[in-house]
Amino acid sequence: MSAPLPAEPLAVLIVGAGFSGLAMGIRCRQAGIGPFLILDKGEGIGGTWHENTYPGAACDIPSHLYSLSFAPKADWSRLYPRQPEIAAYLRETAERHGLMPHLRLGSGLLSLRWDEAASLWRAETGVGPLSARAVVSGMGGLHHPARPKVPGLDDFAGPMFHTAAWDHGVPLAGKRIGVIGTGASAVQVLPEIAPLAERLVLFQRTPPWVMPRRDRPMSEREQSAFAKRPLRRWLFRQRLFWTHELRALLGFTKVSALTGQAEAIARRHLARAVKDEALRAKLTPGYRLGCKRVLVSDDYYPALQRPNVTVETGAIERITASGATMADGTEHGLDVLILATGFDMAGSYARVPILGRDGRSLAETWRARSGAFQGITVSGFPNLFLLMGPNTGLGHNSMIAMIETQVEHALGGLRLLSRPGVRALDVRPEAQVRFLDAVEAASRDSIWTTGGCRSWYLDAAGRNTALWPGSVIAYRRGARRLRRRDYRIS
Ligand code: N01
Repeated sequence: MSAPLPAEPLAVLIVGAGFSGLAMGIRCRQAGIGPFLILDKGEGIGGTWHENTYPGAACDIPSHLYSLSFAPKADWSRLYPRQPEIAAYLRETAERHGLMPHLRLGSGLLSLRWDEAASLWRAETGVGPLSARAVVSGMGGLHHPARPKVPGLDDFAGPMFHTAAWDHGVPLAGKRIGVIGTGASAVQVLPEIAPLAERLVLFQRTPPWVMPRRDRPMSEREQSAFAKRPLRRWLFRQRLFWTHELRALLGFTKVSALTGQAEAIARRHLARAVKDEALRAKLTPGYRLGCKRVLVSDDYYPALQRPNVTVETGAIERITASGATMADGTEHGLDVLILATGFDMAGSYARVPILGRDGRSLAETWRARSGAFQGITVSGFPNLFLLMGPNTGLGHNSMIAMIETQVEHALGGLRLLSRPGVRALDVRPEAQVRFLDAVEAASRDSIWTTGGCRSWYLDAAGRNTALWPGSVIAYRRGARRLRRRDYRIS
């Protein structure tokens, strides 16, 4: 049985028990801020890493960089962490840092409303109504599975599931499996399930750019050296960080000589792995590298060459009870259909009503112009801090660095709110507009808009609403410390 709910109003209600929510909780405990609760709609700790359990699920950022700087782990077993190890790390971190009594799992946020008279957020949640002085949202953007817009999808008679909601009860051995999608999830899952299948058809709409992964186990010597010598571990993390950050410093956001060099590496990777010219042509992207998320894999191309695997590049005309019919009349008989079709980017913020000052909703505010000051705060929504908010995603480095920066910004706000007489922090509209204009200017002519592709990085109007168009260092410099001058304090 979970502990009784703490006294209200909470100092802060944290939504999401993934990397960001847990990081916020740990920093609140360290700073003595409370009482606080962490809610998550999922039944386990880990957010995206609890939900995505598809075979082969892993991170394409090295382990020592993809972990919290204030909760390090010396004994990562591989250079790139796999989902079970990341999920275990997050569970252990929550326990070690005393977060268990603060967690309420299986209890999502249902709605939020700012009560001006009381200067409190009123929340409807899975554990009932709650009031809080501040809310920190660690809801993330990549967790509402997107269904492909393919006619007849519901007619399919066999098991059909999304990579982010893997059905481990469905046996795949000896089955005819269809996989729709060629993003990061597909590239990871395909090599794992292809050897089990009688036949596997990959429905590819757009071939991805794939770079070598070069994953390897971390040796026992490395693990024990990292355990005994924290400085050595820190230096390793720094080296990884700067290797990734170099891309930003070299101007990765624009098509440049760097783009051509990276494409040459990816083309060599493809040519080395795929000798068949016709297949190689199918797998060669027709847009510039970096326009969509660049994938890293050493086993994707080999898996596509298995005799039981077909890469289907035609358009799916319709899904039927027994398979897929292509526009050219080809029929693919299928027993199981796997949707590796990504996420609905409107995500949580479109689903959870959030009403700020004057009853204005966040969704409505964002219809006029989406975005947040430093990706964290939105004018008219006092004492609300977003982690992994708009324009803070990264294609070149570890998200954890961005999350930690946002957590420190929010912590600055929570500290201010704990001072006598301070009730509300509302970002000044002019600070928000200045920030959004700068992001828009930096995204203009970026590779995401000029690279010849369409990805989830852009909104329906073709504007970059997902990514931070600069270096992590620049973001950290601007956003880490909450500056009073950017906020109306009442
Ligand atoms: O999803 P995606 P994902 N017919 O949106 C295709 C993170 N992540 O789950 O390219 C046919 O990238 C669609 O085709 P197209 C990471 O940030 C990280 O793979 O639009 N195909 C595309 O190929 C990543 O960016 C890791 O033409 C259809 C695919 O579905 C994000 O999650 C691991 C279709 C969707 O690709 C999402 O990745 C996994 C249709 N009707 C995920 N509709 C790490 O390693 C869609 N598609 C950290």
